[in-house]
Amino acid sequence: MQTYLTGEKYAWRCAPRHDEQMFAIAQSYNLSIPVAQTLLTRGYHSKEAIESFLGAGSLQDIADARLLKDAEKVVERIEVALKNQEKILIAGDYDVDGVTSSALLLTCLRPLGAQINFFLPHRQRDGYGLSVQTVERAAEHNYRLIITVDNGITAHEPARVARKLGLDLIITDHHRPHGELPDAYAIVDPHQADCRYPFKYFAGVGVTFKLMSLLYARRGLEMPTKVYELLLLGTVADVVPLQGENRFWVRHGLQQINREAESHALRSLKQNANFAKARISSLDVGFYFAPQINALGRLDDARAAVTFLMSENEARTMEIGEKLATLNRERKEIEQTIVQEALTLLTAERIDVVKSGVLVVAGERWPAGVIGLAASRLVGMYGRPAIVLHITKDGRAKGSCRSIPEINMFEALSSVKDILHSFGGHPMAAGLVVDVKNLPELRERLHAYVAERVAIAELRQTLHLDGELQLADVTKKLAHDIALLEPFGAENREPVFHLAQAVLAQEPVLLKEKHVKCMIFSEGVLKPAIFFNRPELYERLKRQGNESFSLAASITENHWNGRTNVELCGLDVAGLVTAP
Ligand SMILES: [Mn+2]
Repeated sequence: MQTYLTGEKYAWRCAPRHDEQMFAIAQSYNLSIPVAQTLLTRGYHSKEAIESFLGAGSLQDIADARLLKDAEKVVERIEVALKNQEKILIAGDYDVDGVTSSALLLTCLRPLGAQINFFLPHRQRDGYGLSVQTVERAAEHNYRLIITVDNGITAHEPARVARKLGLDLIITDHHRPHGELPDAYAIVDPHQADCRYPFKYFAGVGVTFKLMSLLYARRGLEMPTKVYELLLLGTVADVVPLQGENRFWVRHGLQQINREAESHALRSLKQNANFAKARISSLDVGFYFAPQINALGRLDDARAAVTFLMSENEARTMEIGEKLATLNRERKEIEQTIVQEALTLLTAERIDVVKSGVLVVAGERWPAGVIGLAASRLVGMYGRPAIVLHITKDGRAKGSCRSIPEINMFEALSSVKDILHSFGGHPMAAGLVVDVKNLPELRERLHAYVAERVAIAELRQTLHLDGELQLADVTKKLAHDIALLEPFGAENREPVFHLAQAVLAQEPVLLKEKHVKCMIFSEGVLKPAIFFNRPELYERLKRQGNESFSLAASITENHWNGRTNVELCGLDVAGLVTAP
């Protein structure tokens, strides 16, 4: 049975315990009990599932690229283009996935002598995806082959035009097709109904990588090592599930960047983030680097983004890196402003946030590049789906949606498609275009959609606890076993444990006005715990005295003064004494 607890910030969902299986797994694989429970909680029950997960360094998750529908046809067409020196155009996208995919194709095809160039649309001027205009201009400039990366699965009109102009269009994408497919020369997208590739959750850069790996394998060549760095950055930044084959390549990429001399791009990203750890983890990539690389999409010159990632010229890479640092700082400020203005708007419209199934807000001055991040912030604050829209001059609103696991945003938008101009995306993140006059109806119908599926009164941010913890478990062995579950990120979170019956051994300390440091005592063991960015807990915990409470925490290794200590990183507390 799952149990539920009400934490100070989150609704806790504590995993059930299956002692017999848990002990058997702990014993067979020599794992700490909390890690054995985590495996069970996450659905790894069978011997095969557990071994495949723990052995993510093995090749068994990697499927043959030829299983991707049209992959061989594409590789053969590229070989012809190489042989005949035909001009190839990469049609990418301005986000990290699109930029890393473009850089990956260039990195692989240039050394083989390709006559290749790339085009990235400008977020404001051109909008998302391959356009008819790009196809026409490519034809004017004598290109013979266009390869889309991270987009194209809905490019019906551009495909028609390409065919008319005698250009071969190859579409590579990882977004879900809507109904009919474009009439292109070839389409590689694992979400096609008749694609036999077993793993469906690649980022666009993953699809591009598989194609290039097939081309290189057929030539008997090793791929340039740079591709693993690009694959890592694109996969983590696009927030695709870090499961199956993605997990394998992310791990591989991390090993490589931690082992080899860093690229100019990585050095610049590290400098900007004041990153000083000896080893980069996938969480670090997501937390410190991805937001900076995302700022690439806001550079005036999108080509600079590709130059930065390819990092062939040190001075140029560092120069672009400095711009990224500034853009990232500005982005944080804009995001903050949008969230504040959004809340003011909701109040002005007399919308009760906690009774809304979905938050829908539109503004005229909110830049398209930041609304997705603002939507994520709103989801984080209120635990329900959010749509933030940017109103354009023609009376339309372009929006970004972010969702919660219980609500599939792609399906929710499909249910209201009669009032949308266009929409697309994934269950947790999607985009849409709608007439401003339809916004009230959109809000009403999506609210009804959510209300049918979840109890709105109970919507809060949820914290999933993987297992129970005793303080005596908090050892180097536990930290080591948790590392076996890495890399952490989307769909493979860092484990969070439930420590019941914790008592404070001394008064908490407030650090830098925002972090709270405690000494926790339980069953004869004493351990430090730190809560980052939770200053409100300080007064609450001070009042706790000798009363016991529950702690939700992850495990961290603290390197200090040449010693390594395994400590608790507190995420939330439950069962505090109520204020007098
Ligand atoms: Mn993508």
